[in-house]
Amino acid sequence: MAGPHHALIVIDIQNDFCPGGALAVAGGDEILPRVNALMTEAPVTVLTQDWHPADHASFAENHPGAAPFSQIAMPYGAQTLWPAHCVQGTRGADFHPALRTDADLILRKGFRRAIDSYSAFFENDHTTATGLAGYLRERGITELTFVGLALDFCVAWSAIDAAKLGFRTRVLEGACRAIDLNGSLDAARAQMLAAGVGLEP
Ligand code: VGL
Ligand code: ZN
Repeated sequence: MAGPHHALIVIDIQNDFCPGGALAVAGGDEILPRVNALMTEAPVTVLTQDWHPADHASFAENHPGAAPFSQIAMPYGAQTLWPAHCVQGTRGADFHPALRTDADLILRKGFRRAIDSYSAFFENDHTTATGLAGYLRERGITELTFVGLALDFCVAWSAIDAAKLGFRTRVLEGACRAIDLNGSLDAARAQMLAAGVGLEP
């Protein structure tokens, strides 16, 4: 996939998702050389940035007695509770210093206290739009390649939504790393394939 109708979407390559970060994904920084090279070739590039207020409802510390990586019921469904991460304006929320940031668009998500947003297209209620689909459509984009962190959460949810929205969608698994919480990686792969997402090395 290349050409003018193609965009590269780089998901959440931020300090908190890399080794040493608050929600570190194993090997998260290993993907940087390949991601940077892909950005050089892609005609349209988008970076997403997980961007939470300190009182965000997805943080375990904001639910007294709740353990990180446990689940709670939110009005929009089950929500995993995470260690506090990617708090707006902190170093953890910054992009990894080795990531190219000369993208066309930087899209922030997860900035509403009461709702998480794994997908770059819809918040976790699957209804509240981020505006990314409109941006891409207005630019004539029909094909998307996804890379970044984490494969089994924000990359997968974004790619599944993209396919459902009608974009021809692929994920380059070698340019992603996963959290793999309780089988989440196998489940995400199966859901991506069922949604018509192409999984490539
Ligand atoms: C992510 C958990 C919480 C991700 C973001 O980028 O995959 N995962 N927030
Ligand atoms: Zn988050």
